Formats: sequence, C-alpha cells, structure tokens
Amino acid sequence: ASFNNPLASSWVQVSQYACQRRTPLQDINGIFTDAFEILAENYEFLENKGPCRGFQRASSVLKSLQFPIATMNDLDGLPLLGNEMRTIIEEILEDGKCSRVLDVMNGERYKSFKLFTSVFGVGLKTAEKWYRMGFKTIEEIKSNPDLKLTKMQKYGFQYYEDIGSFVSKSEALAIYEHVREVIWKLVPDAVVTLTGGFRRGKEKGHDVDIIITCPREDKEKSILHNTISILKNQELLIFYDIIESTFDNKKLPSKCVDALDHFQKCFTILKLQKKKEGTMESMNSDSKIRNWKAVRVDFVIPPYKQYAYALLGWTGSRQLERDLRRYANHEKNMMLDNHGLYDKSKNVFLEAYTEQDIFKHLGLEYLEPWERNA
Ligand code: DCP
Ligand code: MG
Repeated sequence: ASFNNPLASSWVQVSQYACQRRTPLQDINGIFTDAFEILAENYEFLENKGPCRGFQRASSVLKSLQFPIATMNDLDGLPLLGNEMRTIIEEILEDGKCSRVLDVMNGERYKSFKLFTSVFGVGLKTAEKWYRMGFKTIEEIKSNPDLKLTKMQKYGFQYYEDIGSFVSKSEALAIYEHVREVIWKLVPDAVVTLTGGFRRGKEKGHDVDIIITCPREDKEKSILHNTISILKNQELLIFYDIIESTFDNKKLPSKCVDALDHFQKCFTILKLQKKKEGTMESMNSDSKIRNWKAVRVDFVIPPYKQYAYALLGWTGSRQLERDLRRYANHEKNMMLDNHGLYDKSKNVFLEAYTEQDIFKHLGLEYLEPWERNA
C-alpha cells in the first residue's frame, strides 16, 4: 500500500455510487478530473453515452478523494478506474498532460460543440447542425440572417458576454434576495430557496436556480405568474419562458435517469443592477454604458409535498443525481425522480418533507449539500 493513500492500507471501500461518498467542493485531483471530464464531454458531443458515463464516474470517484494522486499505487482499491483511465492518469503523472485529451481539445468538432452549446438555448442538435454547416465562430452565426433562431437563442447571442461570464455568489445572493422580497409580499409564508451549485457552496455558477413553494396546498400555483409580472413592471425581466406543470400523479417516477422533471418552471434572463459604475473590469463597450448585467435565472415551483424531492434534485450535482437514481434502482428496487420515491417491492410512494427523510428511505448516510459536489 502506498504512503499517500490512506484507503489502500485499510478495508475502507470507496463506493461506486457518488451518493455513498462525501465530495467537497475543493477538488485536489483537478489535473486528472479535468482530463476525464473533457473526454466525457467529447463522448457526449458524439452522443456516445457509455464511455461518457464511464469517464464521468471515474472523474467523480477522484473528486471524493482527500489526498492527491501521486503514484499509481494510490489508485489501489478505487472503483470505476479501468485500464483506459489508468493509462491516462499514468501519462499525466509522468508528463503533466495527456496527449489524448489535448487531441480532443484541439479537435474541430469538440471546439465547435463547446462554443455553440455555450449559447443559451443551444443544445446538441443545434450545435450539430451548425457544425455540419461549417460555422466556426459565434460572430458568423450571429450575423447570418438566414438562420432561424429560437427566441431563447436570440437572447443567448444578444447577451452572450454577460451570460458567459460567471455569476458570482454575491450576484446570485443579490438576485435571490430581491426575488424573495417580491415573493414574500405576495405570499408571506412562501418557501424560497437558492439551490443548484450555489447551495453546494460554489463561488460561481452559470446561472441562479431558485425553488419556490408554499406549505398551504395550492398556494404555490399563483406565485410564478405574479412574480413574473412584478419583475416585468420593475423592468428587470429581459426574457422569460414559462413551462406549465405536466405532472401526472398516476405515473411512476421516470425510468430515464436524465429526464427533466414536470414542475411548473420558468427560464429567465434578469437584469442585475450593478452597485456602482466600473465595478466590473471585464466589460465590453456595450455593457459599459449600462448599469446592469444580464443573468440567467431559473425558477422551479413544486407543490409542498414534493418540495424535498425537488430540492434534492435541483441541488445536484448532476453526477450525484444520476447516482442517487442508479442506487435507488439497482440497490433498493426503488424509483427516484424529482417528484418522489417509489418502493417497487411494497408498491408505495414514500413521503418526505426533508432531504434527510429521503436519504433515510434509501438507507443512505445523509450528505450535506456541500458534500454533494460529485
Ligand atoms: N438538474 C438535473 N438535471 C437537469 C437539470 C438540472 O439533475 N436536466 C439538477 C442538477 C443540477 C441542478 O439541477 O446540479 C442545477 O442545474 P444547473 O445546470 O444550474 O447546474 P449547477 O447549478 O449545479 O451548476 P452551474 O454552476 O453550472 O449552474
Ligand atoms: Mg445552476
């Protein structure tokens, strides 16, 4: 057993499931996990799910380690690290880099997909289309009058710099607190929670995720439309797309691990007022003359009975969510999604009012939100 790896010399097993590992924000094996994630992303762009998941899971295992990998012996006893992964780790240990990863990063397909999918409203299908059409830059697409863009994509291009620059935690909190005040004036006992990456302790994110509910049954239903019209009156709303609830309580939780949920939700771009001029150093000429920044904000409105499941689902990370569902399915004969947990052996839905309840139903040790950075 190696000196570095406190696990190698003991019987403590690292689980193959992220929901049985504590994963803090700090990733001391970033040099390896970044490499794995680039390869995973490339397979995602190729719509090759198997190897994509393989590299995502391998990356996630390394993220949970509390020591830096320094020798190949440090990998002893770790799950999900096959020969392919070990070869890459070995190369990085020797060279500080991996040629396979560099080749992927320099590949035209990867570069184009990475760029195009960074635009709000652009998914794999659209990226594929533009790649096939030979586009290389954002400018080429932006200035092509023949392309039919969705409303989302138009705003995505219009505010590309703002949205692409990360949202800081203080910016997220400013938006969250403003929205919460608006909602509390409408419904004083509404529960308004900042979720997503910021709830896991991240210092920056690509958007702000907010969950809204109310303990009084059905009271949550009017909140979204009323909040949106107030934000509109306050001239803070650049773009919004309301998706009404499609939840069917007769249906079992979704089998598909990556399925979107059925809550009423709203994807928006909001104006965040800047405190004073010139706070942002990296502004383009357009944003210098305005005193606000465009920020992506998502609202999700579950009924109170599903709030704990929604909160668990929207806190992430995505890998943790996938592994929770895989664990429920393969180890517990249960089905988990953002709406609930169904016990297939007992044929019942399991009620939960807190995330702790859900972990208990699954027989898992509780993970705090900041331990879910899998
Ligand atoms: N989520 C999910 N499946 C989806 C969409 C979201 O499981 N199709 C969950 C997991 C995410 C959380 O919702 O962690 C929020 O989604 P984001 O895309 O906003 O991801 P994060 O907030 O984690 O990171 P970022 O900083 O990029 O916003
Ligand atoms: Mg987010």
